[in-house]
Amino acid sequence: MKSINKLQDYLSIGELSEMTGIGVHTLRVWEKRYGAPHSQRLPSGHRRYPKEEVPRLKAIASALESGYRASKVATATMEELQSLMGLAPFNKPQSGAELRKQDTLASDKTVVEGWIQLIHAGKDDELLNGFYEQFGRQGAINFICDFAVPLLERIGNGWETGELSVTHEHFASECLVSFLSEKWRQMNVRKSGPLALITTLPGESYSLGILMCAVITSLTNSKIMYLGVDNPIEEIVDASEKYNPELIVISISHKFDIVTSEKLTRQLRKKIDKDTSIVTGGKGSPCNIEGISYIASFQKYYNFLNEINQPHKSNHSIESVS
Ligand code: B12
Repeated sequence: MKSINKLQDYLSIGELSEMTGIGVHTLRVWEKRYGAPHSQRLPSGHRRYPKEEVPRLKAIASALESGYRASKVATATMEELQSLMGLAPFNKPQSGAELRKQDTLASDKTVVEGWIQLIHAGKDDELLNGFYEQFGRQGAINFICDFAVPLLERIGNGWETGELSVTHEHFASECLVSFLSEKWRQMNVRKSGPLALITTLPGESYSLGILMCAVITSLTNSKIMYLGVDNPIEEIVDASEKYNPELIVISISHKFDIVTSEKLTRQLRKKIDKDTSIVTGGKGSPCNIEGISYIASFQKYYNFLNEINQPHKSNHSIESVS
């Protein structure tokens, strides 16, 4: 055991519990079970914890609130916790950024090609493990933008050239659907922020866009109400009247021609309370409908959510964010 030199740099178990919101009993159990947070003992036998444990334990407390298990997070580093919660890692190095960007792009491509091989081989367990690994390493936004979307594009190209069959496409989509569903549901528990109703227009069969929106939404304080695909306009209006969401989020795939998607979104805007924002995205989305925010990327969608989640910005402007 290291000796405790400066007692003022250490906290008692009661002080640590008060500062992090994690109970005294829980801290003791974790130490016994997982070896963390590790305490040092005074000659009297009382535990003392370094003050640096406070931010890490606070991050653990919010990961637990988001539905993660103690067994998964109790020993995690600060960086791992941030990445788990979909935030950028703390100590992102700045120098040589361009060089690294190129390296990263090349290695992202290698990861996606590895997944394509797993799809060929029908190995769903390994494919899902790959998703978990990259999600954990990169965080939610990077996972979606740099891995999930490129994977779908690569599958689309493979299908076009005849390399991949419809079976491959279905197999891979189903793996991604269950992975993304698990992620957003896990992070949606005990949320009390503004309600975001997530759905698609009638006639839409593509669900991956709204699942990605749900994962990004679950990184914020917003509570998600997920209605899935292919909802009649009247049903979306009913749900909106009943649950009074702050925001309706709609993903519109390439399947929609612009005339149809414009017609439907205008109809929806007309029937929804003007205090409820409507956000759309996706290849088939119109970008010039009055009163509807078209958002071109998931990063911008995330920024938009954070803005509307600030209490003083309840009456935010509705405009295209491209
Ligand atoms: C996955 C997939 C499927 C899955 C769908 C599963 C599911 N649960 O959704 C399945 C296997 C069911 C399927 C079936 C078919 N598919 Co398909 N499919 C795809 C694939 C690989 C990905 C589509 C997708 O989900 N993209 C994800 C969304 C999110 O992408 P996006 O609209 O481009 O949006 C982007 C952004 O705008 C943003 N975004 C999206 N929404 C939102 C919302 C907000 C708020 C924000 C901020 C951002 C945002 O995210 C995306 C990333 O940048 C594409 C290939 C491709 N390149 O797209 C083919 C593709 C779309 N499919 C195609 C075809 C032909 C079919 C089938 C007809 C094949 C068949 N013979 O069965 C059927 C038809 C199904 C149907 N009923 O319509 C063709 C369509 C060709 C065309 N132009 O018409 C494509 C392009 C493949 C190809 N290269 O030919 N497919």
